[in-house]
Amino acid sequence: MTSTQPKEDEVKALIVVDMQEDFCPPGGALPVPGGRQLVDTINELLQNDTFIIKIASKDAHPAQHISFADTHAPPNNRPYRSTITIQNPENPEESFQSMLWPKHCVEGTWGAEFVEGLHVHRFHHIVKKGTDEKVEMYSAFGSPFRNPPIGDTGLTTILRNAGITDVYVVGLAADYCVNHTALDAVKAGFRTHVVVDATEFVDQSHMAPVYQAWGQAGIGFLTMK
Ligand code: VGL
Ligand code: ZN
Repeated sequence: MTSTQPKEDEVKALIVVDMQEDFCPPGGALPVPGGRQLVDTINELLQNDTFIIKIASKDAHPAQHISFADTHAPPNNRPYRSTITIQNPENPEESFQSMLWPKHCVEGTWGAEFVEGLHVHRFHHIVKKGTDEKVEMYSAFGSPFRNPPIGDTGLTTILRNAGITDVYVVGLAADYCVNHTALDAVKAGFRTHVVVDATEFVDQSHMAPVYQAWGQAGIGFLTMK
């Protein structure tokens, strides 16, 4: 992995996004194809001590979360199909369309656990997101860059306090939580990289537009091979 050799001025953090049972087939409620196969690759990264801090995010929803299809009435509640309008509770004029999902990562359930075999003892910090019933939160940073900011998970502070210059983002899913986390890392002022063979997409058709958005944001791509 030559491209992750530290440059002289580089202080590196690894952010492992949502490596949880519900995102991993077989068995997960919101399976991301290939998700479980990332465990070995991510464990290898977790052994790499050029990352001075290693952070996991966890999707941690209440049982009636706004993103769950069965929280809403039919017919417009089809998982992976229907979208809902979510308002920013702190700014009612701001709203956006958000996808409905099968119920997943409910706090306290098996599906919210880290995926089996992941070397969780390597994590220095674990940040939870999506804990507010009314707020969808794809980014491990929360949504601190919205105006007004909502749901800061404290990740920016953790990284700044550690003197981090460069963040490396891996995990699930590339088109949702990895994507938003990487874009927010750029906004927070970190040089940002995605290890593309340590992430997987929910929907393969998102790969080209997401890669393009990453390129435009100045996000670096690297592979383990
Ligand atoms: C995620 C959909 C819903 C993710 C979380 O971790 O990418 N995707 N909740
Ligand atoms: Zn979720």
